[in-house]
Amino acid sequence: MPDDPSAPVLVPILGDQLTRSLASLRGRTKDDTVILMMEVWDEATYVKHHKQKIVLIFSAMRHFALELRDAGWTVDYVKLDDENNAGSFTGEVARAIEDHDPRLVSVVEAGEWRVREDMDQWADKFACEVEILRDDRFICTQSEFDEWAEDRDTLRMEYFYREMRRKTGFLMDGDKPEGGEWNYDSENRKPPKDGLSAPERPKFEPDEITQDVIDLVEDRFDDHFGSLENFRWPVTREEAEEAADAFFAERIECFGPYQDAMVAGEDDLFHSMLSTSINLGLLDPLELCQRAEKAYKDGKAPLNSVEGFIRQIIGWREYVRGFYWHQMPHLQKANALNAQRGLPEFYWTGETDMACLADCIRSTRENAHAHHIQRLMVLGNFALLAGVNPREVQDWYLVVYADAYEWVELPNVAAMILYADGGKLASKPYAASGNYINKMSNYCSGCTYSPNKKTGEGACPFNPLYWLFMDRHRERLEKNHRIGRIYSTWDRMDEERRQEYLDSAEAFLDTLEPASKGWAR
Ligand code: FAD
Ligand code: DLZ
Ligand code: SF4
Repeated sequence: MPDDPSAPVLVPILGDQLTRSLASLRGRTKDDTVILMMEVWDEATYVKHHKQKIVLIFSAMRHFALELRDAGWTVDYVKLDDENNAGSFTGEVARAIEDHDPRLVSVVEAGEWRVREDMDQWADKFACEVEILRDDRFICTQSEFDEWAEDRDTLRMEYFYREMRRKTGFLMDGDKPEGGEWNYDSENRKPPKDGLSAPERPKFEPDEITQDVIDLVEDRFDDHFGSLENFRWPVTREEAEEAADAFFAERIECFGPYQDAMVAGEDDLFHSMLSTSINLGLLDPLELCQRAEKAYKDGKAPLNSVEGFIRQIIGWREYVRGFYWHQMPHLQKANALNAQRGLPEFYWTGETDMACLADCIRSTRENAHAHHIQRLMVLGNFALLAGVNPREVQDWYLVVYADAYEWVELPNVAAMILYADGGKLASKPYAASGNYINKMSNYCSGCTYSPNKKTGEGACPFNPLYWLFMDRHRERLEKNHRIGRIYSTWDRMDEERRQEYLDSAEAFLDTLEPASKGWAR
């Protein structure tokens, strides 16, 4: 009965909107609101997500629904296995409109293009008013981002970030950045010293709700990637707060210096491990930045660590979201470097002699997580140098990480690691030889390849692949002031040496097995 003022308001809450202060809940009264939460087959299978990602989202949704009910809200919760589950958000909202006869559907905009396209049809589809509210858990509005991006050929995060620093006031000394610099990254590139290890983060044993979901996922998503054995992610706001407390008490101090370090078997190092909770809505990104700033002001963490952490959140996180909506839908198809190779099978199996890749893939399979520099400079660098097709790389990253949603995954993959946008986001491709990985990790000492050997048997594959990549894209990259100078090194090599590099790279690429079908979709 759409015009009946006593009819309820239907508030659909999606799996990554688990926030009590969500815009669609603010100002609502408990007795005239029906909250709708839906586990739907479409979302669980549009790619074959890592098993831990599905457990995380369903368990967090079920806990959130309980929390809302305990607080007196009416929640219509649809489980995946419920009889008559309509299978899609649109189908479930249609069913709920039939059941509850609301006067209004009030929903917060979806984070992903795919879902927002469907949501935009709801007003036409349903005989009921539909309002789609801005997701104000992000600090930068899309119009603000678009305005900033207008008339710029390149969209560098660094300048956007300064705007966000001014807007939020974090680490500002009047209109100047705290300490005189906007960015302290030059202090944040310490290689790992021998035996570097971080205090263990809190791990949360599955409770009954999580165990039920684990059983469901083992039963229904058995052919998806990843192991469930290590499922220890926070699934409630309290658990997420505990994880944040531990980060601010024990790890933020070293977060900056060792941000780019990699140590075999040390899967978290000093990273916050909070992205899953932030993206679900369990933690407020601004509150985390406030806590980081306080740690600095209280003398508990150095400026380079705190600035680095705040930049990841109000800089990179906000920036990639703005970039995503600014560049969609063509970002999904971008392939400026015309990369056509299939994703190698080892991305799924971890079976490779390259110790760095094997360790990052192991962590990915066991934890549904790898830290930033592993995603960028090992897994991403290899995909870039080997010329893997962006669509296959995008699918892989979207599948394998528990924190992956397209709005954050796609800019990082297509634009940051693959340069598929032709350089709008990154000023140069993040291409590196084995030297970089050797300097920033202890992987090479346990590898069958040698980073010091440049070509031929036993040479680290990153070495010849680097030169093959540079040679193949010379026309485009030679003009780039940040990377173009490398061609003088290439040109100084004699013809025979250059050919050895190219032959060595091609011989290695010939050994790669393309992924067998069916892992991602
Ligand atoms: P920390 O190192 O502790 O950083 C703190 C927070 O900053 C993170 O929790 C995250 O919210 C934010 N952040 C840091 N870097 C980025 C970034 N580049 N983009 C956006 N936010 C950032 N992050 C995701 O949340 N989901 C993804 O699907 C995702 N895909 C990625 C794919 C690639 C190829 C790369 C290079 C990075 C990707 N990232 C993604 C960013 C980053 O790797 C993860 O946010 C980070 O590893 C999460 O671990 P953490 O919470 O310990 O992060
Ligand atoms: C990722 C995901 C998965 C696997 N399943 C669901 C689900 O069944 N129900 C739900 O509400 N959300 C799920 N999500 C998260 C959604 O994909 C995410 O909220 C939107 O796509 C963001 O646009
Ligand atoms: Fe990776 Fe090369 Fe080092 Fe082996 S030698 S761990 S392949 S960088």
